[in-house]
Amino acid sequence: MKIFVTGGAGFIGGNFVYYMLKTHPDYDIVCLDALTYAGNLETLSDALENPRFTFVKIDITDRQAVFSLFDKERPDIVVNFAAESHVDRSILNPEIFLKTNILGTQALMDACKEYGVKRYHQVSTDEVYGDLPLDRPDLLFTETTPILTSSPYSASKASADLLVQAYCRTYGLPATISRCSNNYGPYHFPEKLIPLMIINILKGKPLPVYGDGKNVRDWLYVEDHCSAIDLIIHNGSIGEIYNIGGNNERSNLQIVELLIKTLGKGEIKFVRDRAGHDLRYAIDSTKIKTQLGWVPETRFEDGIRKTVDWYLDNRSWWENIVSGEYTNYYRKMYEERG
Ligand code: NAD
Ligand code: TDX
Repeated sequence: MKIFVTGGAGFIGGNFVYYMLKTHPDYDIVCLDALTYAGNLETLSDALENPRFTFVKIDITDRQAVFSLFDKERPDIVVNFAAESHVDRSILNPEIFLKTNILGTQALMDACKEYGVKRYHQVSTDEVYGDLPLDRPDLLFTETTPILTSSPYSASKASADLLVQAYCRTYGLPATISRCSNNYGPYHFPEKLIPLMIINILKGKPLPVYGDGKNVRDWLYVEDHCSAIDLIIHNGSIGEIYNIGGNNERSNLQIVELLIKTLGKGEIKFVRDRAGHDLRYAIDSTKIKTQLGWVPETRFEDGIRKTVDWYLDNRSWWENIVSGEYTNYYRKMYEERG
């Protein structure tokens, strides 16, 4: 079995590469990644030692490059993590989000069609459902909640989801979609809430909380997201959408206060709110639990401890990002090899 993992030099894709190498010792994994600012080949340095793993620097919107790689490698399954993923960046510059997240998805699906790929899986997000009010804890997103996006990022992800459904129905593309809540864990890029706060605490910098900090996210340890996708690509039904959530709602303020407690220091600074800031995300994962038997394994307190420890033990990984040195890794690994 050969699996293409796009966006594998990013946070969740990188964790998925390791998860799949560990749980499927007979699979070959090919990672396709453009190494944008969010892609870090150092994340894959251990995988690169594995003969069952190959890395290819490719932009998923480059149709010709994508098609020729499919022609050469003939994958059985494609899992698409590659995306522009940061809401704040999408507010500053939406265009690249539309290009990568929508046209990139289309290029991959066209290649899957052409080369008869057995399963295309689209990694989507709970943000396609918009947000929920803070005072209605009884409300959760289900797979039938209408799409109602708030940011250019979530609009681009929702557009891609609709395109996947259209390819499935019109061309018979064997596709599935998953919509997950906020992930946390190792290799999380330092501009997202949890790694940013850990690193600012370690560097003695203020902790910037947007608005009043009351916005709520549903947090899931990244390995539990990986196990859910593994189940969907093997046992999920074609054409289906699966929600994946941690059943673990916390306000941003609660998260930051927990990190301050865990690390024993840190000073909050309230800053201007994010434009269009979604209030609350909360996922109902009943479908994947009952139909596919998915069980998230990591309790939030344990996951946060593991995550903090990982950032303490892997200082050079994030220091190279903060200093910009990580962008030289590809050159050192490949271009200077001769
Ligand atoms: P990330 O930003 O850490 O990684 C994205 C990766 O995609 C990077 O390695 C980047 O180089 C690569 N990439 C970007 N544009 C590309 C292109 N044109 N061609 C090839 N590669 C390209 O993102 P992440 O947090 O790991 O998210 C992965 C996926 O999961 C995304 O599709 C995101 O929408 C979705 N998701 C993320 C979360 C979360 O909490 N982080 C939650 C739900 C869903
Ligand atoms: O400095 C900060 N201060 C702050 O208060 C940052 C970076 C964030 N926040 C708030 C904004 C959000 O309410 O924390 C919350 C989480 O922010 P992000 O880490 O940017 O994540 P979010 O916007 O929730 O989106 C994430 O989850 C869903 C991922 O980045 C998306 O790719 C995924 O689809």
